Amino acid sequence: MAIYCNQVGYLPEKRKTAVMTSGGLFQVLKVTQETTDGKTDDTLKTGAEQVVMEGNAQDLGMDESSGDHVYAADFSGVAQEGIYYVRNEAGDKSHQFRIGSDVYRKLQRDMTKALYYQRCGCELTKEYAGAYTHPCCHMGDAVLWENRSVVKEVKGGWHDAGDYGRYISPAAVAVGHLLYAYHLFPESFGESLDIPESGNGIPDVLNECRYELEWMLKMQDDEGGAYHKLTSERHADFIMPQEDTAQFYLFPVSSMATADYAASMALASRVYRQFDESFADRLFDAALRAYGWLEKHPEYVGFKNPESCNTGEYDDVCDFDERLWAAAEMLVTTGEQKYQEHLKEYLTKNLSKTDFGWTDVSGFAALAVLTDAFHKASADSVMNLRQSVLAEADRLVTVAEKSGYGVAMEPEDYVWGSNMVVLNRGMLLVLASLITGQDAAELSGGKPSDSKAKTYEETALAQMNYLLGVNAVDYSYVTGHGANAYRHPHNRPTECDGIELPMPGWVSGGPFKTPCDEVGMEKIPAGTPPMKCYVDHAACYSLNEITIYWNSPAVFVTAFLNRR
Ligand code: 9MR
Ligand code: ZN
Repeated sequence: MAIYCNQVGYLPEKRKTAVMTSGGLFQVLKVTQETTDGKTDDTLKTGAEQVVMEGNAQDLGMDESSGDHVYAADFSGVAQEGIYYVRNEAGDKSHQFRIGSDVYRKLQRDMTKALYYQRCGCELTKEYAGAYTHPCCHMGDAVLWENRSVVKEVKGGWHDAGDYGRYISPAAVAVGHLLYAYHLFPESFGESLDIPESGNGIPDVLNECRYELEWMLKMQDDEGGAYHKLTSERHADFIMPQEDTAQFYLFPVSSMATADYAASMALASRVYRQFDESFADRLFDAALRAYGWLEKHPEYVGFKNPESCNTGEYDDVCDFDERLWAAAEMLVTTGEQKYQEHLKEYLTKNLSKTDFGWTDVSGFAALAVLTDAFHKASADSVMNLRQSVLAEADRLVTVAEKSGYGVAMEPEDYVWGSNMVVLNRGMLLVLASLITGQDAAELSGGKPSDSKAKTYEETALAQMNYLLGVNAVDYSYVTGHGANAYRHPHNRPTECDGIELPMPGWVSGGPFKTPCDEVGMEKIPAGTPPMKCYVDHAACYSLNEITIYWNSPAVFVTAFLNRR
């Protein structure tokens, strides 16, 4: 029988639960003797420990996504800092975990630093990259896919994922998550990331995002449109990035990419203004030109991979949500009437207004308006967004309560990159918590309701618990964090660098109910419950890849938990 805990740990004053696959009594034990190297794994000596709590597990019944009958061990009352584990009547033990007010600090730092390892077009040196060094990569000029005689210098940016492509919508979304995390919870970003810019007086999360933004600034054409992506024709083999000498192409402008571009550039111009006026001006100018392109092209301009190309497609069937986000950010940035009208117009479309993934970015519009500009948007737009956010948050609370693992996911939600769904829902819950809590009046003109805010916060926290070990496969889905952290991300440098452990701080894509990579299909028997459709194997690109935009929402939620 298993006992699943948040392997990274729990905050002293917050709710703490572990999930068990058998009922009855449970005990919480404090490990009173640490090993000399401070390790918190199972090699700690037993014997030097004391029972600090006993309780009866609560029967939660059958959990549909995992097929497990589960029981909750609630030990919220244990608040003293230290190392603990949970034990059941049969003597089964959970992994060891910490309780402490700083348990998520290093996690947040490493998940943010992970982006540094994705830097393209520069050398990763020992000083900043430790063992994970490599020489400059992808230094050649790119050519337009549709006109090979046009050559452009577009070096830089972050490799998107386990592949070496760079794509505008994923970039905009990742930067969006991170800039909002900083904007809303600046006090959570005090730590150095040990990157080349550290110590320049600008928070490192902004230094790191600037690396991506400088590249994005190069990705705009003369009319203001954003190239959909910059990749080779085919994905590289498993080689180090500097060995990938294939020709890179700029693929045609799409309305989705251009709207995401306008939105993220406008947002960035606000965030960087207090640090660097001229950079903020460049960002705003890019946003304005991209928005101009959108106005000139009111129709949907999609993107489909040319037949011979197998790199990421990131296609979308609808660009209203991207245009909505762009209008919202431009409204917040300028306060101009025009954008208020555009916002209103796009709000009449059938959109979720609650999602933060690359296909549906409409949640960002809510985030922008409700945390910054409720007084700039019209009252009915604010109401519309506020109601959408709270209705979805209430739905997610219900879904999470029904789940034995406390995760706001139903069986059909375990798609490719399901951890992104978990984390984006975590973000929505954070937003709901902010706009109902004490900050409500200041942020969005609403009435404070602290008890509702607390429920949303607890549910957001439960999403992190799931990510960090309270799940049916007993993994922490963040490399290097937790006693049983996954170790084999699908990531080209990790596979090729000859270093045993992956870089710390990478979020895995996570379980996928219909895996479509060879190893995943072979190892996961048909009929496996969705939450268990996971293998920690480097070949499993549909289960265990990493991406910039799976880390970024995790940074957002963690920064919220780390706020003071
Ligand atoms: O996350 C994407 C998933 O929803 C798609 O089904 C899949 C196939 O098109 O692509 C995934 O995105 C990958 C992208 O194409 C390339 N970079 C890595 C992304 C994560 O696996
Ligand atoms: Zn590169």
